[in-house]
Amino acid sequence: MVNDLGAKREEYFAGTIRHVETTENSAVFMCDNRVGLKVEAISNHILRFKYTTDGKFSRDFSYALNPDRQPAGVKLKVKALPDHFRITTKDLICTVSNQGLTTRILDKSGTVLNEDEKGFHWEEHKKYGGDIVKMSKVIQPNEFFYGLGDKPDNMNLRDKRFQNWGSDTYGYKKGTDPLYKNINFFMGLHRKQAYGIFFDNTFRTSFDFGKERSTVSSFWAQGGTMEYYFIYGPSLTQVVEKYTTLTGPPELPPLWALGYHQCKWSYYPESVVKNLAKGFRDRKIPCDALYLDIDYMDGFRCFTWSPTHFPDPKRLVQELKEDGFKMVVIIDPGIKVDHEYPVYQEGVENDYFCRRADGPLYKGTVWPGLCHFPDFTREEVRTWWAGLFKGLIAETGVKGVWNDMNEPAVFEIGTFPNDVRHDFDGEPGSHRKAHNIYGMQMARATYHGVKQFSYPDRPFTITRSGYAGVQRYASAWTGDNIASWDHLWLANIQCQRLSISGMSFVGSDIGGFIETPDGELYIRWLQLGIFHPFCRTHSSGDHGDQEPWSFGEPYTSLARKFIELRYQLLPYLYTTFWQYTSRGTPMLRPLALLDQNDPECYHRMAEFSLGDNLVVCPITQPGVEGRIMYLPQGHWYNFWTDELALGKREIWVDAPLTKVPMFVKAGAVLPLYPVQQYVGELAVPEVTLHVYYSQQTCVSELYEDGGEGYGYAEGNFLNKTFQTSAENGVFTVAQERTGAGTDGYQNYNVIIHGLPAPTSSVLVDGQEIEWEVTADTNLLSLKVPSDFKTLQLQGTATGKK
Ligand code: MIG
Repeated sequence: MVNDLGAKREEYFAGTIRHVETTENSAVFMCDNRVGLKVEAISNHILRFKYTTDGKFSRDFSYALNPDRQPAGVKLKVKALPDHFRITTKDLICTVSNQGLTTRILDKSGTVLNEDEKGFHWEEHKKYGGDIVKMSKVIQPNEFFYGLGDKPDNMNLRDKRFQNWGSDTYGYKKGTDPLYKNINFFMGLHRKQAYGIFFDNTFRTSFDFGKERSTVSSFWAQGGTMEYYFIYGPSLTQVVEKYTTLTGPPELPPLWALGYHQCKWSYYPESVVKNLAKGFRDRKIPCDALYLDIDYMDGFRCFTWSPTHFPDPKRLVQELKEDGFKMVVIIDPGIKVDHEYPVYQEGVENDYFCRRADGPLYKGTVWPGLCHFPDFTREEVRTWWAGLFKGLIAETGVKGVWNDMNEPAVFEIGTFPNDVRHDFDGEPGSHRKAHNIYGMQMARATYHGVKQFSYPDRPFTITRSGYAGVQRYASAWTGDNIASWDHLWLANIQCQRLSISGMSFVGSDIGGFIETPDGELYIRWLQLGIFHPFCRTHSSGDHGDQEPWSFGEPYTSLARKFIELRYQLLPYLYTTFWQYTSRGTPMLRPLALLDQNDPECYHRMAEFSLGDNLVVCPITQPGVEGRIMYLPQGHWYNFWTDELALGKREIWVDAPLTKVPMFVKAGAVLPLYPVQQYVGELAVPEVTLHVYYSQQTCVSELYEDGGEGYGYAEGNFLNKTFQTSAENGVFTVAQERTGAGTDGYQNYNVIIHGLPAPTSSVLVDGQEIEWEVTADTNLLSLKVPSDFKTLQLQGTATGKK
């Protein structure tokens, strides 16, 4: 084989195990040729594999791992057998061969989950030194692969090859690789069992899922250590949860961050921003956040304001606040070389900027012209950077910060030259090693600054680049997409993929960044975007307007309708977000996560669920009145018509431009708010529980807290579960509540959908109460005290659903 440099490849392998050392939760195998493997049980389901080629293991250090995670205190047993060692945890078996250190991982019943092909091997990096570390695995029969962050490609990664090297990819296409984010995490699914692999290596990494050889998957990096985590499911959802917990879920965002956001490159001057705000309120189109792109600054100098365009930002922010708008501003990494500019001066005086290998400060051209770039891989620099947000956040009242260009992007040459130095928190290295975590470390510093100065409010941040674990610090968007139907399709895949890669708080530029959508494309995009945790229209601004009313009627009314639906869904979205922060559960779930026993779900990519109870399938073609989609197992109500559909089959769904295919799980309790123009417009929004009748028992959750601040940490939250069931002619909704918070409202409005027979009486905690049935819709509605324990409908639960 021939390598990148055109030279003959010399690959090296482990020799024969000569020495074994064990601790309570780890085992080290050292070979005669100084190649070693350390296997460590992180939990009963997670094993870490770390290799060395020279007898010494590199320091244990990771930007990805959640610093707050608790040691699981697991035990591992090691047994020597004739030609291999056998390691066991409570749930896993791992064998390590005496010859070549190849491993095999099995579940307790002996089913192979994952096995090495050549296993660990390496090549010397002739140009830069160090090792190109490699791992190869056997592809199991019918194996599907998922994950890897923002890849704009089919959901199943099988037969493809990808790399991670964060890149500014303006106008990318299906198949462009790499993009902005570096998430070295993927999952394999075979024999109905799933596992995940997280390759914790910050150098340029590559992943091959059977492209080079159809039965072999492999991953490798241009330097550093072969160090990866094997994560057992057995369900895909469990793998994602465990990976997300390992690398750390985010905190709950302020509720307003789940509202609708409006952005453009650029809204300025001040009068344009005020007019934009008025545009929303006049037309009664809900909106919570307005964004300022780079032109708000004075000559693109970060942490400054253009004195002509924004003479009094504090007043502007205050005026917008009175109207319910929160301001988010962009901050790039490049600091303009300008001796009169305080941020530049401080950076130079304190030596905060990155240097070239031979000493001089690195200079790269971005928007402000020549710039220096903070070395965010130093604690001291991150602390300084965080402090810079005092003015924007504490003094001016800005509520959120948007980090762009942090791949890092540099004009003409793409990114920093390889020789640029980074501290890497005490283990200095070149840009080859730090490139893929630069953006994440910037987002980290930004997050800490915004959090510090927002307190007691919650911070909001968004980033374009990131490494595994970046979700702890920021939400993210998918970068510079195009106003095309292909890109609407891509946005759907990318957001689902990010979500199952630990990053749920994601969205795309609704309508497309480059070029202009027509009204139809804009509405179809919005019909997807309102189901994405991050929901923002953004455009490059060098073409027509892209506000919800820019396309005239009927599009303005349709935009209003779907943004209103987003605001109604807020309690459901927030609960789904809480599931993500507390359990690591992805908010957007591809069908493979909904039914791992149904192979038809494995390759589906248009349909997805948001949370436990909604399945959505966007329309991604012009001029259509509906589409065919696959519904996963179970019974589902069409959200628009209440028609009941049976899953595990393809169905046709009517969806003229006034509708998006959207289904509610039978048995679900879907909490909705009334429409608000912004979060907090109504001091106490009433909750309407939409209950969807089912014969089967179903549990739904509703998590509530102040939506702002940290009261929840002191117990000021309510976590409610609603269990629906039908028995002996009685349909019951049972509520359980935990947490010391209060609802703020006295009653729920309850609307029951799909009742199969007329109700004779309704009991709340044993007492008969009044109710109503609307003749044409057959919806039963009533008000019940919000602390009810049981709601029983008698005479209704007869039909088979
Ligand atoms: O070189 O700040 O992806 O969202 O509007 C372009 C201007 C820089 C790229 C971002 C885009 C943003 C734009 N930025």
